[in-house]
Amino acid sequence: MTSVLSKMIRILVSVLMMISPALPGLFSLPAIPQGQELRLDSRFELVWSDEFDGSTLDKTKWQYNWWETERKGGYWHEDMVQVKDGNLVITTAYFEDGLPVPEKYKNYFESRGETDLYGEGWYTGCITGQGTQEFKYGYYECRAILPKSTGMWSAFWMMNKNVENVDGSGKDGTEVDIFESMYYKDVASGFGDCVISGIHYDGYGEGQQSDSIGKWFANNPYEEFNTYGLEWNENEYIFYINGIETGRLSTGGVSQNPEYLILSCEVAGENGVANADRHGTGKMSMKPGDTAEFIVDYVRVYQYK
Ligand SMILES: [Ca+2]
Ligand SMILES: [Ca+2]
Repeated sequence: MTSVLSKMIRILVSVLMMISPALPGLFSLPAIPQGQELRLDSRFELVWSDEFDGSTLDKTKWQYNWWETERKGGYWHEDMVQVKDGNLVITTAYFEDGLPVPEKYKNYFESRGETDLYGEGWYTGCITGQGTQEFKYGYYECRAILPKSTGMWSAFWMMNKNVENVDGSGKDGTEVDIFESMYYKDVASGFGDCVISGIHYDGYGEGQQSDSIGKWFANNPYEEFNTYGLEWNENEYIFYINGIETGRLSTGGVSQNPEYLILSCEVAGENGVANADRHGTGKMSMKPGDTAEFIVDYVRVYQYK
């Protein structure tokens, strides 16, 4: 989509929203961020960051998510994660012969009788702060360019192990999806250039509870850097794109426990097999030989002053 056309569509959606605020919900239209502006310098101080300088992942800050090999319709593998040119880059690509078990985990997997873990399919990656960083409240931001494909998505999210704990509340721990880029081409509305934000708590089975602030436009997010942020206090989650509020959630109670950050890409589907529209993303638009990159300039964590 050209930027002129993209701008025209955004103006049109703005006008439609003024006529009827219910329109985005009814037709699943993405909306333009129009809320309060984040006052970062006056309200917050930087306490942690990864600017992704250097040429390797900083293992004091992150680890590869190696214990989960098949991940939805693809595989997570550390070879798909690189730090280069000041950015974290998670690449998604197809491997007919799969990829080998990373050398340092071979003994572990062989001891479990698991040697054939990575078959033919789509490969992508995930880094997690589980075990290396945990934070409570404050403001969390990443600056990123999103991977250009339907059938998959990138995400910046937050987790606590208690998300699995079914007690009718999200206060013990909630998955907070600061953004998920599931709509390179939005199947429902026909609009791309948007992301979704939301929360999940009380497990991932029948008891799972979810809420979302819906879909929001960013500025040419598959070509240009945008920032995606979350303000978290004891009463609510406030989501931002480029420092402008998109929405707020407090459904089920806000997590009162420290959480860790995750950057990931996932392919729609199950058991390592890509499955068209399994998650409302549309069919995988890449073919074997194509690649998509999730490029992250930084992750920064702030606490309230
Ligand atoms: Ca719970
Ligand atoms: Ca950087």
